[in-house]
Amino acid sequence: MLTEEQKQTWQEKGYLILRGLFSPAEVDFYRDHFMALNAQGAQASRSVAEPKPGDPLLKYPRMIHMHRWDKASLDWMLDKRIRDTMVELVGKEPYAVQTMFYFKPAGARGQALHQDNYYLRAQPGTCIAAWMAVDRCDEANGCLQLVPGSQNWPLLCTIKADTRESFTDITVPIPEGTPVESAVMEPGDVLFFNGAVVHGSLANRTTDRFRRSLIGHYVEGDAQQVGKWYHPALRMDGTRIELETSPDGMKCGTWVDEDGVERIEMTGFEMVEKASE
Ligand SMILES: O=C(O)CCC(=O)C(=O)O
Repeated sequence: MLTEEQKQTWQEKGYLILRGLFSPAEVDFYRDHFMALNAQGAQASRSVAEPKPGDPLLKYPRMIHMHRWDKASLDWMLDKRIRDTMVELVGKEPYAVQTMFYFKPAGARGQALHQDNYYLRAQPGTCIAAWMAVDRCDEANGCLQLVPGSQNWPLLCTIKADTRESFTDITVPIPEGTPVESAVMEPGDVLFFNGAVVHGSLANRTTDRFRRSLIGHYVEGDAQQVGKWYHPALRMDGTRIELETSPDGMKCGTWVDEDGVERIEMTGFEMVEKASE
């Protein structure tokens, strides 16, 4: 059961960390499981923007949609603790659409600021992420960075990212001085965040620490459409639910300065080219 304070944090910031939702033994299991899958060369996304020779992400590429072939990932994605939390947060049953595992070894680049629903295209409504820390994560090894309150922003038009810092090549701009919070987390903590929340992660500047995370993406249960890469959607009992495919193009917002106040104007239009995030 969430406390009133936790619900209020979700409402105000668009995200919430639940401490110790998974036990140390469970986290150990997932860490060893995904390290073994990586060592076996299991299917992973090789899409890394402008890699240099020796880029640590080439050895540890992130895995995407593992729940389609790995039972441990499927079980985690459908876990009752994650389901119950989301039902309490949004008041609706979610549908599960994606899993990801990030290894983020020492020296790896981060991921530039973005909004998940740019990729997932859940509508009406939005998507929700459950992001479990597998290692301690902090600013040194590249924890997540989030913009509190951005759950109320529309989708922003993207611009080119700095690929010296980010392994993805697009980002969204935020006005200078916008507060950005670091999600410092311990293994087993789970961060839930709304699909419009602007977030990304810093590079792993350590020489000896991973920053691994297991991630599930969900859509709100009254969504009728989701992007083409996210089918089939699953109910939290594992059965399939047929959703329509959302259009590839969308309206997006750009910042305009109105008498010193920045506001978003919906004058842009963008096609999603990326396969999946
Ligand atoms: O873990 C990261 O570094 C970024 C993850 C992310 O952006 C996401 O889960 O949507």
